[in-house]
Parts: sequence; structure tokens; C-alpha cells
Amino acid sequence: SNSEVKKAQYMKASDAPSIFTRIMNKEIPGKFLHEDDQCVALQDVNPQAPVHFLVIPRTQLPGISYAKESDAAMLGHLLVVARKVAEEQGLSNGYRVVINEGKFGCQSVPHLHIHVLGKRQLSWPPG
Ligand code: DGP
Repeated sequence: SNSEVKKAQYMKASDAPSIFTRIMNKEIPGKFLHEDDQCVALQDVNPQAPVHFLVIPRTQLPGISYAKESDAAMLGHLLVVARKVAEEQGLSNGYRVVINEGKFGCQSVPHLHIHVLGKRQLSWPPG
């Protein structure tokens, strides 16, 4: 939507703890579906499908555009966790895995996260 585009325009990388870091540190409440030493899976607060969760690394990488070769194992782990939690959530008819990057990608939180959406028929291409 237009408001998502607008919000994303004001998104900037920062060294301050992100909203996701504060949730992972249990300073702010969140519904966790998975926690390990490298990442968490968190229910999205504004779900766009009956199942919509985020897989978020504990490392506060601002976005996928910041990924380095040394992040490869962590990034792979996020995808495996996405798959495991998708199974636990009963997404047996399929689902979508998305990373939004920057303004044109409508990224609104400057802390890398993988969206997983499912339990309804999605359309393609996205808006
Ligand atoms: P993106 O546009 O890709 O940066 O998506 C950010 C997502 O994060 C968006 O779907 C809403 C979600 N979100 C934002 N703030 C919070 C929060 O405080 N808690 C939770 N659980 N999700 C949040």
C-alpha cells in the first residue's frame, strides 16, 4: 500500500537496538515460534496471511544488501528455520518466503528478516 511505501522511505540503518532486537531481548513482548542461538521466529504483528511469521537473526544486519560472504552460514540457517517453522505451522499446501530490501522493496524495519506467509492462496506478482 501507499502508506507502506511512505514508511519505508523513512527507514534508515542504525546502530541503536532495532524493534526486533528489543523483542529478542524480551524488553518488548512478542509471540515467539522458535528461538535458537542464531535467530528467532516471531509472529508478525500485522499479518498479511492467516500464517505470517518473521525469521530474524540475532545479529542486527540492517538488510540483505549488507550480507557478506561471512554471513552465508547464518543466512542459510534462517532459511532452514523458515522451512521447519512453516511445517510446524501446517503450511502443507505451500507458502511464500520474502525478504524486502530498501525503499523499492518496502522494507520498514532496518534489521534483516525473512517473511513467511501461508494458509491462503497468494497471488503473483506481488504489488
Ligand atoms: P518489512 O516491511 O519487510 O520491513 O516488514 C516489517 C514487518 O515487521 C512488518 O510485516 C510488520 C512487522 N513488525 C513491525 N513491528 C513489529 C513489532 O513490534 N512486533 C512484531 N511482531 N512485528 C512487527
